[in-house]
Amino acid sequence: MQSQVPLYPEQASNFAPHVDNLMLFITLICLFFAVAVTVAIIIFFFKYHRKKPDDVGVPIHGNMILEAAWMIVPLILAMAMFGWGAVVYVDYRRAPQDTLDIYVIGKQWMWKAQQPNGLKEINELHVPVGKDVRLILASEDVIHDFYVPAFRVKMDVVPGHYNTMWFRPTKAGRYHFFCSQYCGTNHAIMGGWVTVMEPSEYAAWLSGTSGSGGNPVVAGEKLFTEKACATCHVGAGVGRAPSLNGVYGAKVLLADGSTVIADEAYIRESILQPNAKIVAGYQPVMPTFQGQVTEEQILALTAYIKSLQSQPVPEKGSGVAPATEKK
Ligand SMILES: [Cu+2]
Repeated sequence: MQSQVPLYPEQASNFAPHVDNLMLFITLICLFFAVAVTVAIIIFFFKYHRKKPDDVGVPIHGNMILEAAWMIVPLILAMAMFGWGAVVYVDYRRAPQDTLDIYVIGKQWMWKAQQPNGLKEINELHVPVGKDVRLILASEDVIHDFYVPAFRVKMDVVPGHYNTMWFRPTKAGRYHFFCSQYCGTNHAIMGGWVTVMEPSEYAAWLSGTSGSGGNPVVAGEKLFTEKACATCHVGAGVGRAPSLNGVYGAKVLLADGSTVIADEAYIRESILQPNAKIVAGYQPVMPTFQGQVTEEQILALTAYIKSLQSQPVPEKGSGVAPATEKK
């Protein structure tokens, strides 16, 4: 039933009305001045053109009020656009507390999403309506860009780095998402659909299909053992490397005296470039895992490290059961 191309995509997130209103404001101002200047050109063309070969123009030596007006009025209008734009943008870049975190990985030429319970989706993303959703974006290869027109949000997905974006879906439905950064031959087909569901439906969907995904905490723990992380990262800080119990979200003191919050980006960096930030009191002995773990495996390791949060007493070795595991 594709009748006509709509002027705007549907407004389906908290940002959509703000972005549209701002866009309308800027467009109307531009339109007003474009029309005013064009009309003035046409009127002046007829009114002031040279009527006799010996016509000489009237000498004008300036007009303070006019000159002040054409500086001050555009300044006010431009600052209004800037101020309004900044408010919307800052809101967009600062995710609220207590978001539903979903990992999204771009690769030539598909999108993989991973729900908090480990459920994986390809070119699909399911989210509940009315909940603040934060996407943590990573790329396996080149720069992509995650763009949901109906939500008026987009964010570059850059290799070697996590980017985040957030939104609150306001309307149940299916909305197209795209890769909006040219990324190679099949860039044009690199897209999919966001399905916004009622929270109860979303919960049912999550639990109904969770068997296929595999728990990331379990996968991460397995990797942690396989990659022999556990030989150095033993509990209670008695190993060659810092204990990871409770490290996620904590402030870490580094060898150079500075501190860093152990978030996803820090954990990722510590896996790939272990020498970038050395924890105070330890030697830079950890080998890099660059090229040995995929972005998905890093997510699993991060999920496992996060799960160590709730471990009451650090146990020696890797035999710690993830607290959040449930089947
Ligand atoms: Cu792409």
